[in-house]
Amino acid sequence: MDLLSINTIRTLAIDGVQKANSGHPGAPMGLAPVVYALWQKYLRYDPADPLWPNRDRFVLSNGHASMLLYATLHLTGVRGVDGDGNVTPDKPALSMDDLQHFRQLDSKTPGHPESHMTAGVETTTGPLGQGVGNSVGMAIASKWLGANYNKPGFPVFDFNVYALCGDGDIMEGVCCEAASLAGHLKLSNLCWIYDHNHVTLDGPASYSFDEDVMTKFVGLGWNVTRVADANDLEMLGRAYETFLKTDDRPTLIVVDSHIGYGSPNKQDSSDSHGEPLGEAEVKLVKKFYGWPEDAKFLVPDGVYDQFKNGVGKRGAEFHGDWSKKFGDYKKQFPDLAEQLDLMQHWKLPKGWDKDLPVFPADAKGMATRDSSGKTLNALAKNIPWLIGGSADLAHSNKTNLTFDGAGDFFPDQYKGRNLHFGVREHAMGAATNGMSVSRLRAFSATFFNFSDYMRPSMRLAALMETPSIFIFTHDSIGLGEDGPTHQPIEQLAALRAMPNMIVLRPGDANEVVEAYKVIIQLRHSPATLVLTRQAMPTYDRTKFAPASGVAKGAYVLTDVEGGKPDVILMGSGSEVHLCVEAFEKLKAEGIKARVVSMPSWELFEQQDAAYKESVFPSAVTARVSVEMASIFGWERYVGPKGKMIGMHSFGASAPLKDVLKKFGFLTENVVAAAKQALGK
Ligand SMILES: Cc1ncc(C[n+]2csc(CCOP(=O)(O)OP(=O)(O)O)c2C)c(N)n1
Ligand SMILES: [Mg+2]
Repeated sequence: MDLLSINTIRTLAIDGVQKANSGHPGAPMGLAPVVYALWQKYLRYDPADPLWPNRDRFVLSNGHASMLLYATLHLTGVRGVDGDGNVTPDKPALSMDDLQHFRQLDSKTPGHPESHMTAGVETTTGPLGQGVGNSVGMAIASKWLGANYNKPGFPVFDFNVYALCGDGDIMEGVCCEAASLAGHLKLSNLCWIYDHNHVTLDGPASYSFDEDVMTKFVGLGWNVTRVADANDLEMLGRAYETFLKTDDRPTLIVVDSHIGYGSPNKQDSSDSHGEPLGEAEVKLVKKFYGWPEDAKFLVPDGVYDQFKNGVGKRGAEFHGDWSKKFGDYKKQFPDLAEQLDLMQHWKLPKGWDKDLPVFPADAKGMATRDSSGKTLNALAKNIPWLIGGSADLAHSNKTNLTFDGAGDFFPDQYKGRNLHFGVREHAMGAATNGMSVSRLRAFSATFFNFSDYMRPSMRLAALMETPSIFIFTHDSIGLGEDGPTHQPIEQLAALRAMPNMIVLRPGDANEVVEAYKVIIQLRHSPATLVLTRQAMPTYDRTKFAPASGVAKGAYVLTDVEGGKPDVILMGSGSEVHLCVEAFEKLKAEGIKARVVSMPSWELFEQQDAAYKESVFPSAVTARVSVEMASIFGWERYVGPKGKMIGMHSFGASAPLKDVLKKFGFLTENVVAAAKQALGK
């Protein structure tokens, strides 16, 4: 029955790929026993509730093997989840029909697993290395939740995280960063299973890869074990048990497998990696499996029951025991239970916005990184599950949580709120997403220029609709002396081009507070917060419009009396202040201007046409944008008659004043551009 079930997974994957005429059959054929052995006997997972908070997580980091996951979700009978996040007991996550629509438009079985599309898919994978990176964040979440919410006799959180990965994952840099972080943190609840099959996309893995993976992982602080034959269920079981017994380190299980197992002409060859086997070969494979050669999408009698009586029964028992205990926990610790309930639904605790700072008007002002640090601390005090850290720049990013009891998250000290990612930006991004899909409000931080090191993970956060918070400081050439290697130019434009990423570059301390209010209430979008190193004035909000305008993305900060300007000056962040100074000068010369503070294009684009028109009246075509970044994109707001003051090259290493002068970020230039736009 074991073999029959394994071969059902294999043939469903083969048939799905064949029918779609697209996909990756080889890895599922090789790995079906590995997944079967894990799910049937070890994974604590209740198919009736794919949202059970203490379920073990299974991550398919080699996302190209998606049919392996889809077939498994189908055969184990995992239930669906509706748009409101509720489990649908009468609807499966994936029906047979879904399997038959693999890779088709709007199907729940896209080419690579997408967690927002398919219940039971824990995280979106496909870009190699990201899944294993996410798994580290999930393991961190499990440890943190356990340390903060477990009580004697109530192990509410102790879930394990399993990630299946291939040669491609192991080769990726992000994987090494993530493994290094996991080893350092001694995440004993983390198990990676490495599909050691000697084949990658282009051919034999030996073309490009011959490192000693086992020794590498030992060096990274992992427990390493090996299974010499992916078809050996007993040895696989022993390896999983070794993982479960290891309580001081993460575990890597190296499994020697055969890609395209059972295919007479394609086994052990990259020919089985990324294209359908072909009808003729499919028949030969099925013959090898002892399968009816012409059967398609066959689930033989007894196979559904096999899963039901295996993972299904075990999972239901674990879940049942947990729920019973959680019932008592709720009575004894109602406050903690309520927090967990809020957390699971992406909700915020009552009073989440109490004691947020209000910054008094101040001409000298402060850097937005400083107002950010104060705001983040106030929020984190109110929201116990807001946690995060920096890639070794916490002092510069001002992201340390310094209030009483915040603490550090260190190896074997998993209660703390301050994570130390080390200089591992890419793994930080991936781990932040892993924490985020585990329902923590997770933030990361580094210099804005190094968002490039995190972009693949940020993109996945946006794609999978998870509200990770990416904090960046040192946001422009305004950082000064560190020079062009550290001065971002095109990063703002690049992130603004990313769908579903909310980018915010607030223009003074109180805009920072409002930006955080927006960010913390996001449930399906990640946010990028872009902050300065250098000080900027804090506006007197009795004279200027309230900072709450941030929520609309752009708002009229100050205007000519009567509200009928001849020219509009717009900018974000530290350049809003240049617009304000220019406004005053123009006013003195009798020129009617308006200043629009524009911290977020994405939020502005969400507003209705009437609001947009009220900020940028179409009749006013004289417009000037000012931003210390690539001008790319500002055309949209300044229009064909407008002027853009921005960056057209890399920056320079010099004191701030000299940099501003060299690149023309001076009030007089804004005034001159306004006059030019007006044809004066
Ligand atoms: C970041 C990234 N680079 C490249 C690819 C394209 N790609 C998909 S699978 C693959 C080869 C992976 O080899 P391996 O992990 O050994 O998978 P196997 O062929 O053994 O299934 C490549 C290059 C990708 N998905 N992600
Ligand atoms: Mg491989």
